[in-house]
Amino acid sequence: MNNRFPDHFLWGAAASGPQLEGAGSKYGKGKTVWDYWFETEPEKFYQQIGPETTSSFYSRYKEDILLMKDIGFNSFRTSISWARLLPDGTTINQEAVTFYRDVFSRLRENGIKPIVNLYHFDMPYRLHKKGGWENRETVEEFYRYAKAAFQTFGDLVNTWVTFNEPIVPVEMGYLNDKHLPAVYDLERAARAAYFTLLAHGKAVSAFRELANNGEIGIILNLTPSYPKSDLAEDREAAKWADILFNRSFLDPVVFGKYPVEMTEFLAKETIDVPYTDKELVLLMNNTVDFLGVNYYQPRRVQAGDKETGAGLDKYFKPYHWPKAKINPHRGWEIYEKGLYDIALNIRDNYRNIPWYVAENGIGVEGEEAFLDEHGEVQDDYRIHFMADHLRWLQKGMAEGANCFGYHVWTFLDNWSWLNEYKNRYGLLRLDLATQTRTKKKSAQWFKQVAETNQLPA
Ligand code: BGP
Repeated sequence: MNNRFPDHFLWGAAASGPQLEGAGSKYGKGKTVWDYWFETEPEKFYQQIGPETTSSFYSRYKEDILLMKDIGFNSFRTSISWARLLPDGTTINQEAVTFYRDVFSRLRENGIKPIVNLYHFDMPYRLHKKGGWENRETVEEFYRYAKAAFQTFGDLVNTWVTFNEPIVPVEMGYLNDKHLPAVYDLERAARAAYFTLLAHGKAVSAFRELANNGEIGIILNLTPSYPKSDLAEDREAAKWADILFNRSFLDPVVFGKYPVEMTEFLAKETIDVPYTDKELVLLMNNTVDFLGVNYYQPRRVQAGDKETGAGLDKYFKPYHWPKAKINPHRGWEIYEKGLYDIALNIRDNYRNIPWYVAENGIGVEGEEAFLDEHGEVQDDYRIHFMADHLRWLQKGMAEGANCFGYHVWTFLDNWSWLNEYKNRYGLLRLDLATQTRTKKKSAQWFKQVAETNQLPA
């Protein structure tokens, strides 16, 4: 079998401003919701490590970009921090401009295409206080921010992303307690999701109005939903999980409109989403050029308790597949074929739009146990994880999937929301005390794959 990837295939990694940069309260950066949460409830954060330092990319980016080049990257995705670029919402912070311009220029000089995301879960605190994505004003603020970013960096960046995983803050913040506001409220969730989608649409419209060079997309965690059995009620459950967690963003960004079943769901739940006809037209006219897809694990579901269930339990309930292979550190199922199923779903149901794997990776606790005598982490499990996913991706591509790249999560061990540095994902190990970077075995493997543009036989 030909195991080469197409010419110009993108190889690299994804990261985000809040998880990588550090300098959380320096160089003019405003406070984000994560800075605030850590200040008020540090005990919620693993080992009480907050978002202030993270992986110090802000001070070490020059060295980091050379390391990226050294391990074969031709592309890298990160996010701009909204609170850093526009601390008060209107005045551009020149220190942020200097920093990001230098990052993007150096990436380019080193043959690494910057893919730049505008929002990675990091709501400015000043907007969070006023309701965050539940407040229509945030949409206008985001539109202003997107315009400022396109105008300030448009000469250096051709590939833009509006949001990373927009469903996650909705799910984790309004149906769970892992992001603020940490409530369970379907109506508020629907409202926040709608304003996020509208903010995305408005950012795309700004990009088109400014006639920016290049292309704009969104990154979605398209988690395939698999039913417990072939019984109609289990299949129905999988359909609802797919509609609410995948298609609620996927359909509008690709086709400009919600799946019809969303209307059915909102009516059943008597939820009023405050959209206007004009806004729906805007969404219809501002679909994306490409998709980024984050894939870590599938969702397994079984029939919900139609009569007695509370909230989403009426529609579907989680199901633990007895054959599942689980990553014990993060508790996530590893199911490589999911990537192939995603590839075919986009090919068949989403006009075969160009897409790339925007995140895929494995988080492991206690990697120091795998250090060899030279101080290199022997992370063969990470190599297998990537290789197995890439094989399924290749099969999908051989069958016509329009995939143009693969980004691992992530380049360098980085800070993670409530889990901090517990599960390490990097191709490079970070020593937290000294901030030293060391290549893991997987970095060498990745370099070989990227440089030869194929999987080792
Ligand atoms: C994705 C996020 C990333 C990253 C990753 C790993 O959902 O886009 O920001 O954190 O998941 O997850 P975690 O860090 O929670 O283990």
